Amino acid sequence: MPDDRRVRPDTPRDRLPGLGAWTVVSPAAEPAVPSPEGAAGPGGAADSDLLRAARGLPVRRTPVWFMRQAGRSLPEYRALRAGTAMLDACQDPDLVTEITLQPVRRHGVDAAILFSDIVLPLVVAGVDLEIAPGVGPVVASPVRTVADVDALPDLEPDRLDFLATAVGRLVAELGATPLIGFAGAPFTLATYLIEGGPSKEHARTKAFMYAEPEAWGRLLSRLAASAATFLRVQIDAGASAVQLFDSWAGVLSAADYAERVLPHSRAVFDGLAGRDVPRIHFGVGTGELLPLIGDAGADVVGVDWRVPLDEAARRVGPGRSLQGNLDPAVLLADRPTVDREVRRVLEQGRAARGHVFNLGHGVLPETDPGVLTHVVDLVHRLSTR
Ligand code: 1CP
Repeated sequence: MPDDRRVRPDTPRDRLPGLGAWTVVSPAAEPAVPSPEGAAGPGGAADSDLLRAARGLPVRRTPVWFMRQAGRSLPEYRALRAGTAMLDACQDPDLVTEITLQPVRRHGVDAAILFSDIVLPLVVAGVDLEIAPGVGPVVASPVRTVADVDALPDLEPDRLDFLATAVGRLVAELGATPLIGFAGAPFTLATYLIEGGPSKEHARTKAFMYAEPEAWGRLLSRLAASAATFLRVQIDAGASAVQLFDSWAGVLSAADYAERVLPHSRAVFDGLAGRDVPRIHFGVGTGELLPLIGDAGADVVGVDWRVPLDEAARRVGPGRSLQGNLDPAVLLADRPTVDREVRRVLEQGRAARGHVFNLGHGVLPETDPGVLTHVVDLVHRLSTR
């Protein structure tokens, strides 16, 4: 495969192939070309601005990527996904590879995030779950009793070959652009299992947490083990960084989070021992939890739009970098507003040990992809050292 088909952060977008079209970038019959520098060498993914910012090292310019950048807002994603169920797409290495690369080609972001879903480890383990279009994950038999907890299947790593294949292809295609692997944190996964689907208050989840503390601990331990397995497969196949999404942890008090949730998130990171990749930990509405969240073992704490990054830096403390935190709704506003808010986030991010520019939560589906490309260019222009 010619070298100019590989995605590089410094390659002008108009020279990149296949923009908007589906090319199978790395067919199984044709071995992918390894990076000339090697992912770990100088100029490789390990030396990228994303990894440098995550470790608190000087950067050439502030790295930027967007949570939920794959899918959602991209017409080329919708075209590719037509006729394939979400969970089938996540288990097809060709589709995973192409969908993951689409936003990197289009926007020139500093990282790819694997196309997958936080519920995939549950599905692969055998939980009867589907992702209903326009709704989200729906569990056929929600976990409501202690017996339900004990009946949950374990995740066997040898069922994740499709994942290792997709990650291996992606890393070869991406060259110096890092791939971020991810998993759902035990608490957020427990909300889907117990509620049976998306929920606002997570009242059943909390009721189970209070009423059945031992079974709750067992449930979260098992989810931690499966998240660690899911992340290890991605790291061992070449992912350069990982993000643990605890999207809904912000519904908890700091005391409950510290006692009943944080030890299990820490167990996920402890399960990665010996694997030297930066760890990003993110949740929504976690202003009150920021002093605790890093303690789970994160190098980078993700912050939503509610707390300015300079204040977040104070709450998180000096030893960790920050990721965030432009309000995704700002991208629906006029251009001067977008530009002003991008500047503000960059300014406030200077207070952090290292700053990875991102949104405060995922890209909204109605976002104009052109605005995302503009934000990437603006962040790069304003932050070039
Ligand atoms: O950039 C990307 O989109 C990469 C892939 C990705 C990621 C990182 C998907 C694909 N899902 C996720 C993580 C995820 N999934 C989170 C954590 C991030 C966040 O808070 O947004 C959560 C909570 C989920 C659960 C989930 N899956 C929801 C949310 C439902 C709720 O509770 O409000 C939804 C809608 C899904 C389905 C899903 N996952 C991903 C896509 C592209 C979709 C839409 C499915 C489709 O296109 O039919």
